[in-house]
Amino acid sequence: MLHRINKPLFLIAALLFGFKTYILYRFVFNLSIENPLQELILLINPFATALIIFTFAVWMKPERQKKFVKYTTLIGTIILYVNLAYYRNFTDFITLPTLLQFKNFGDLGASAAYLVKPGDIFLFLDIILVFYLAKKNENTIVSFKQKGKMAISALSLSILVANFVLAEIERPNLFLRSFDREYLVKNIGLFNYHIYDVVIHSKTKVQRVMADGSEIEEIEHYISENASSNEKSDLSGIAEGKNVIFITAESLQTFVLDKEVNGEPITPFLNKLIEESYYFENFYHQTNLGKTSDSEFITANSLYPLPNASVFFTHAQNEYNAMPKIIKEHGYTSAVFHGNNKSFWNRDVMYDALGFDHFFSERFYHVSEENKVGDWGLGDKSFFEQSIKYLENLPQPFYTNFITLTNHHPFTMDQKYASIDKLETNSRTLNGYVQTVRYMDEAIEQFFEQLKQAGLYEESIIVIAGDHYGISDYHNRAMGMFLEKDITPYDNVQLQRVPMIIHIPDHEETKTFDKIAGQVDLKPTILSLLGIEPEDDITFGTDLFTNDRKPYVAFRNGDFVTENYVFTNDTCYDRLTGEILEDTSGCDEYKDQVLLELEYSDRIIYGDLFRFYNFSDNEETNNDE
Ligand code: GP9
Ligand code: MN
Repeated sequence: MLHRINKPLFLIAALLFGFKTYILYRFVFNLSIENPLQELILLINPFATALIIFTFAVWMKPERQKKFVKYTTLIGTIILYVNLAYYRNFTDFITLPTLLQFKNFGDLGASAAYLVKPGDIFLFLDIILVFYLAKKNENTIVSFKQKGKMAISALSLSILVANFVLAEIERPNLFLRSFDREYLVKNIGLFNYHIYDVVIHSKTKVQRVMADGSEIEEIEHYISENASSNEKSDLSGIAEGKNVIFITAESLQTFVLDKEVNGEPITPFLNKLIEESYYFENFYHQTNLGKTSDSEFITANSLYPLPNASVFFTHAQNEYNAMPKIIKEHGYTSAVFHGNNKSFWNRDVMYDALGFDHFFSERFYHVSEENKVGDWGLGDKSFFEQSIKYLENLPQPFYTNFITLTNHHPFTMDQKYASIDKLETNSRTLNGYVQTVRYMDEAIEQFFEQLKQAGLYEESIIVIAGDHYGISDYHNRAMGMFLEKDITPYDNVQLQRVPMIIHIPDHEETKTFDKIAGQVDLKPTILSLLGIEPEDDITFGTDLFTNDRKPYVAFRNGDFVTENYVFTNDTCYDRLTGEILEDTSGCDEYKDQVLLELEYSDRIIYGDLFRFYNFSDNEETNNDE
């Protein structure tokens, strides 16, 4: 019967390969499908990819064509299978660097029996058919005229392009942000993901190879002249030996803090907490495409994020002198808690590079219909509640980062969880934002209670910081309605302020600072509170409790703010009044320096320069001088 088949071999092979890949994506890999568009993309993609690859066959002579189809099927299947085995072990997809680190595959070998399942045999059935047809059935070998070849190739390509367009609609900036391997595989398929991954990592490798240790001296010199403090703050060491509980408040912006909706405060708990804490009201986020992950990166390293990629994704193989690593040398254990997929933002890989000891990701939490809130899964209230048992079991002192999730775009949630009204502007996003912010405020309040009950509160300092904006300038009109003013480029910069609260239980003094500050300042500030002040650290921020500080906060696009000015859109504004200034000298003074500083930070990352630098005297740091 098989010899009667007269359909083109390349097409049969492509369809079979597409089909088995689809079955694998849909039923074997545990990819979460959230909407019909994702479902559609997942269906189109395996066929689109298989078609484009197998279509190359039409350009080949019969013998080559047979070989090409046979070996493409075989190699494609092997790639699928290796990924499957890896996925069964790590619930993640292979990346080039992990492939090159053979230790991962050692782990695989150890559990081979568990990784291979009887049903896997189905993955290989099409190979038998394709090999048989190639050998025995000449009817399946095609030979088209030039036009036919072109038409078939164009058709295959357009299906793939359609796939990518749909993917871009589903996840804008998917390629630029590359935020999650699972999303990439879901949207562009495993094979295109591998190509993408190889391109990114090769680029990174080349830049790394080109770098040598000489550049770091220049940067070190720049930092000691411009970005380090010669002053010791009065609060240095005030929290020595205490736990640090850092809360990354998703999408929380400062503008909501003192606002009300129909007479109800949006953040009653945070407002009260600010009265009992140190609070920085002019604290700016400095993130870029990497969003939350950029905020984590800046916080841990006091370096800038990258201009056109998420550094968590592109440079997770670098050496860093991150806060978790430094404090480990001072007896600290570190952990991150986050109720989302561990590979999101490549966290599972990057956290190792930053020196975190533990990562409690989604799989450590019980996520059910009851505790899901909004679009992102586990609600913050349940997240904190379920985290306490892990926190209680961490050796103290610990440094922890709790990354909240509910207050995330699109800021929707079931109204049964809402405690205040929505806004009534022309933006649904902004309208819902106040409700999800309130939910987070309540979740943090409950967490404080839980910390007290667990006996951890007194022994800890709690730092709360917004990670980045939640409402983009796309919503300026609605924002203008809410804030009752026209939103100018100056306001857009001012809207990049996120709350930053340092709460030290039992510490009498409280204060709201109006000086400018940014995420790069977090690392030196927190370390100083703990009494850990490494002399040889390379950071672009300074301890916020000193006055000998760099006079500006730089943004990734070269904009910046100083105490007196806001520089954006090539315009110099008065920071306090928002007036456009004729005399731009106050801004001109720093323009070049800001760009230079950003470039230095990039050079550290692109060249992996810290591998040439010896941070070893952390241990010897003496705080008694
Ligand atoms: C995802 C969460 C949100 O795990 O941290 O990421 P974001 O989109 O804000 O970068
Ligand atoms: Mn975020």
